Amino acid sequence: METAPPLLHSASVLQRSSAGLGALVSGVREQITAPFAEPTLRLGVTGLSRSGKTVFITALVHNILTGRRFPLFQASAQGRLTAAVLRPQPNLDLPRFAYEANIDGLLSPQPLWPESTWRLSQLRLTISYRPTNLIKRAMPGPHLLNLDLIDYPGEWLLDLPLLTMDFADWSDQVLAAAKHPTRATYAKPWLDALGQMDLNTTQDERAYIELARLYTNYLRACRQKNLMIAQLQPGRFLMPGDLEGSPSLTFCPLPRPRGSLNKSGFFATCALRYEAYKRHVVRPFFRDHFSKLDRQIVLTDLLGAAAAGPAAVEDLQTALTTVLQAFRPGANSWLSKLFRGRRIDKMLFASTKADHLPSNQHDRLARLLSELAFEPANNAKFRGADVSFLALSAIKSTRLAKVREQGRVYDCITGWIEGQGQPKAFYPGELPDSLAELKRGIDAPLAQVRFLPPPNLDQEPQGLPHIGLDRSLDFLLGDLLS
Ligand SMILES: Nc1nc2c(ncn2[C@@H]2O[C@H](COP(=O)(O)OP(=O)(O)OP(=O)(O)O)[C@@H](O)[C@H]2O)c(=O)[nH]1
Ligand SMILES: [Mg+2]
Repeated sequence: METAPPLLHSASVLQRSSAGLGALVSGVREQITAPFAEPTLRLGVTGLSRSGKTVFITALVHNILTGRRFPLFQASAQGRLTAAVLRPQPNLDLPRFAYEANIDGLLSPQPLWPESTWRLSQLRLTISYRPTNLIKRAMPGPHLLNLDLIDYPGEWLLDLPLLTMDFADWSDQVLAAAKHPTRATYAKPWLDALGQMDLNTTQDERAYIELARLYTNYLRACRQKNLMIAQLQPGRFLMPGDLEGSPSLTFCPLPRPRGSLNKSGFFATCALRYEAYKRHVVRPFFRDHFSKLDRQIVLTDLLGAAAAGPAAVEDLQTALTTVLQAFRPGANSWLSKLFRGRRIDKMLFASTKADHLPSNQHDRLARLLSELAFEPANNAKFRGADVSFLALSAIKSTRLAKVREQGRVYDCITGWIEGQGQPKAFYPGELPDSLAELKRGIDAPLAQVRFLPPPNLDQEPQGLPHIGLDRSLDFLLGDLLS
């Protein structure tokens, strides 16, 4: 056992664990005799909606499957990645990550970004490699690493604080946030409807449906692209999936009623539904998926938030801090029981869509993210995790262009801007040097445009073009392939 990397699960042990202790013991024995037999790394890929999770996984898998060389991913640069295949995923009850559909869309004559996803999905990529480690090399090959990629919405992590709050406390918090100037206009129809109701009396189901609808509309409006508000709970209201229409998603936050509580009144019933949401949605996610991750990449569209303005940057910071509380199980006793000594040992924070900026600003982008996520990253480091920050573009859709105007040369980027017939040069402006400045607001256009994926991606000799994908892989997998 000692020789096996601590965070890797032997696939055989995992598969047997549900079959009872006898089977588990035999699995452990198998691991002792073959310590390097098919270790598995479960890599969580998360980030708020539209942060670039699906594009990241698709590009990563495609570049590895097609054997592209990554200069900054040592195992690849040294030619030690011998082959890779997609294998059946370990959890047959989970949706499979739609790799084939995504890559077909990206490589099609009119390239398309993948569709937005709203649920967790999984994909197993098995990598065969030549180790450098002498002990590993002495073992008979092939040397394999199962990389289980788990794509899940960061919004689900935002639900973690619900576990420590009752309905009344949570409602107070949401109602206070709804008064913020950036949100108040959108909250108005919902708050007006609340103002007209007696919350302590029994209500028809139609009242629950209507109030939940108005509240969901408010959340949806907050998520609009130009607002980039990230703090939206409950996360599943925006991505209901199979739970759409169920009572556990048909409630909304409410002010505390005056006087004694009517047990069959609207407030009390919403409180029951809130508890059901926690029981049927929040807890199972943390128990069945989140607590089983070994490593994590957190994708952040900091440029999008910067373009939306100071409130969006503040909100993103709050959301990141909330999201990352989940990686500090000590702060939540229920979660720490689930982890039982396991921990995420590597965490990578990536600021996506870095191709919206010329390369001389990428370091600054990564630095701003490290300032933004300073507190949660520090906590993760304190708990022993290796933490890193970088600027990432999983599919680089732009090129650098120097544009001379009125005697000055500007670092521009050019690419196929959505809705325009041909590639255009675009001056993205300059990122400020510090987060404090970013929070004061910038007038650079930054990420207000959306680039299409470039055409003929499959003809690129170096594989799908990217920024920082190799460094991400080196950080997340490098030690396991040594
Ligand atoms: N220019 C550029 N745009 C990107 C890149 N990655 C993602 N995007 C843009 O960001 C959008 C969202 O990317 P996805 O990978 O679908 O993001 P996601 O986090 O999976 O989004 P949801 O599934 O909606 O949560 C894409 O449709 C692209 O417009 C990139 O590397 N470069
Ligand atoms: Mg997605």
